[in-house]
Amino acid sequence: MKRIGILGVPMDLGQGRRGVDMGPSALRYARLQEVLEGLGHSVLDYGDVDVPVVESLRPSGGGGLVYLEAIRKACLETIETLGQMSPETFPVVLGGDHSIAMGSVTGASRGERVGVIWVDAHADFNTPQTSPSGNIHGMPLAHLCGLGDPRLANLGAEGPTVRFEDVALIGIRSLDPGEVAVLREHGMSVYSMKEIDRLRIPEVAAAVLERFQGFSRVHVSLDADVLDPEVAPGVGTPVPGGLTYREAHLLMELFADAGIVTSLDLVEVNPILDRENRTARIMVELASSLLGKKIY
Ligand code: NNH
Ligand code: MN
Ligand code: MN
Ligand code: MN
Repeated sequence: MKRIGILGVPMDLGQGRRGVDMGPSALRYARLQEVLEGLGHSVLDYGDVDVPVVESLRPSGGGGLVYLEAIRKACLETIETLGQMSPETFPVVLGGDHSIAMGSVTGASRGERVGVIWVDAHADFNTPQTSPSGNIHGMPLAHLCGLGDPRLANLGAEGPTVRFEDVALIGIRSLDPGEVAVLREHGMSVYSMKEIDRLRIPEVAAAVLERFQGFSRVHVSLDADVLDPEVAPGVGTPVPGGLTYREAHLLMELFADAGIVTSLDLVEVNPILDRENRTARIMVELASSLLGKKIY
């Protein structure tokens, strides 16, 4: 059984829709801690990272610059707090929008080589140059690999936290044109929804797990919008044609059976757009599948 550390990052500055900052509350309300304890783990909640309320940030500096600094600070605090957990602790980081992953992946990897499994409708591989929206939640994976704005790239580390070849993206079905070019340029391994339809989940999971065998750190970054919007309506950027309830659980269960995952993000849950906290509940269930023991 594991020691699990929960850390909330109530971040909504990486995108334009209010409410995603309430994600950590919604996930806690869906009994995340109790569910994980029910699996036999010992769970400690480290509370929330400080994130300024958007109205308190003076819109000076122009563009996204003011938010960039606030996001940067929250990510650095995330790294610091994750560093306070013991190295064998399994961190579960609660978003907030996906910009928090620039902190969570670095903090959870503890300076070791890390395999990153990015489970998302989007690749989040934009740079400020390629992004059509300017939203930083569409950029974290690129910055973790060392691309983009130097103030966000390599946060809290000497160089890039993540190597291009150590990333697997799963569930992708919405890419921006400039983003596709950058993904191709770096030979990223993308299991799009088309590939999932063709190969099914077991083959995709096996390919990804084989790549990360022997890694001391494997991080799963789970964006709620990878699920079909019918299953998980509480997200800011829904894209039709996503994972079914069963596909998502199977993926998490196959990861659990392999026993190689060492940290997890649960991001982009927006309770204002949700229906009776359904999306938070499903995310808690998926965390439970990922952290459960194999019974059959
Ligand atoms: N690709 C778009 C952008 O960069 C959408 C990103 N939205 C997400 N990413 N929710 O996971 O703005
Ligand atoms: Mn995302
Ligand atoms: Mn997404
Ligand atoms: Mn969003």
